[in-house]
Amino acid sequence: MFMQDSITIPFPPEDTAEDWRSHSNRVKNAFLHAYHAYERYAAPSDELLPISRGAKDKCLNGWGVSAFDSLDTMLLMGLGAEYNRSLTIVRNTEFKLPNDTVAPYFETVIRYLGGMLSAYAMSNDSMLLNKAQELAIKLDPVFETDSGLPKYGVNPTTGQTQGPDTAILAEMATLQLEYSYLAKLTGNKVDTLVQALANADLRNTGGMLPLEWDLSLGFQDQTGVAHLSVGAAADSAHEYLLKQYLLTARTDKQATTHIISDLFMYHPPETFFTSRHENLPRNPGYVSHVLEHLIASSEMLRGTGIRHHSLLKYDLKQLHLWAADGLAQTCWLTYADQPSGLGPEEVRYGSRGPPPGVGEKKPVIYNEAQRLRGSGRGRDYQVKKAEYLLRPETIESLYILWRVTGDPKWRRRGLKIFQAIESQTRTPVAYASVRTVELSPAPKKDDMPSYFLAETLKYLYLLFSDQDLVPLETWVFNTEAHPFPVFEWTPREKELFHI
Ligand code: DMJ
Repeated sequence: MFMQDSITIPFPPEDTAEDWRSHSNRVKNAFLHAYHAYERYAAPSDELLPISRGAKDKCLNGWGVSAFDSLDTMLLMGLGAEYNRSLTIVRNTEFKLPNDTVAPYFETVIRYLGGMLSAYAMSNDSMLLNKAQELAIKLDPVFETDSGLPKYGVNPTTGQTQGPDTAILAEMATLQLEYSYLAKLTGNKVDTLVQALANADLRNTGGMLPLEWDLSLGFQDQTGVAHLSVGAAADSAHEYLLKQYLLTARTDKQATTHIISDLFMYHPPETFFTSRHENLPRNPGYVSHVLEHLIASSEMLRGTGIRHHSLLKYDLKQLHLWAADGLAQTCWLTYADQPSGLGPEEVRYGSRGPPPGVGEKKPVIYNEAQRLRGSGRGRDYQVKKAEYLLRPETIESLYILWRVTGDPKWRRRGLKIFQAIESQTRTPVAYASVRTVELSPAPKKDDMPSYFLAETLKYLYLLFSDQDLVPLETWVFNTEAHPFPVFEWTPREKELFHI
């Protein structure tokens, strides 16, 4: 027996503008609750331990990543006092590390560099631009490889780089937005990535960027084995292929092919789901049927130039909207299905059963016996990793769909998720990740990643706000939700930077 075969979500018929203003204020208060605790117990260390009231130091360089990551959220929320205090942390940071440690390049770019550049775009404070440049110069040795693709990390004091000879796609290819915007501001082009990607032989991957890249040779499909995915290790690289195009006023063209045609399981026009697809020697074309929380960003579908021949018969704009709608619906259901109202880190879909549809499917909440059995009637998937790490991707998709379609259902779903965050993750001190979304109350974990301040609360605030604070036509979010303004390259810059 189901605890409930389906539930009716008790939304008021129409929320008033006043209701939404009060929801956005509650998000602002949530941010203040979390950030004040970070300041009190952890700053200028990296992150707060929201249960033990301690500091997580040196997890991301130990320079105060929560402060850097929060800058533009504070500007958008109008939190002047907190912003000024976090600027002091930025101003005093020297970007140094002991000789035996390295700054992880990807995380340092998206959180530190992205945070400073976005706050600069909103404030015009030259201190932020100078600091961003200082950091970029210290990270520069990562590009000293034969292919020009960046190494995993670098010691910013000695310039010594570290990392395997094979790079992971997301970690080496999520930098174009930050570096293009920095180049636009300073006139210094430092990004060798685009050329290295362009040199890759992608004939056997259908034009799609694979997961692993050789740092000497770039990608050459010598073994015939290529892993293709839009999940962890690849997600933000695909996101940036599209966003680079959007950031540069649609002049810097790169195609994201095959994501819809190969990684979405779909039966037009009714159903589909996302999955990881791997070409393995003994099992070519293997599809893992795993949907990761990290995949849930439908931003990557917005206005892209997908050109796969099997899709040509469809109106591409409609196709992308349909896919984004279905993906967001699927991801939202993984939240609504749980007793906690929060979404799990990973779920696995059956390979034979019906795929989750894009229609108005109702949530199915299991009782304890069904949960322990791991399956039951009415759901198309099993929870594979049950934790919720305060991640933003589903909320980000709801926000983008709200802005693109104006359909209030996306906003209401975001509100349900915010209510779940408030009831399940709030601690007397701040907010905490949870160990399993399948129990309510959900057992908590002593962890509050900086992206909760940078992304999760920012997207909720923007979703509920009655003003369009970050118009999507003129701003592009980096993968850590730091918005950069859209710009055009001048003919001189194109010549200088070989664009
Ligand atoms: C963030 O740091 C970024 O969104 C990144 O691209 C992926 N992981 C986290 C959020 O889940």
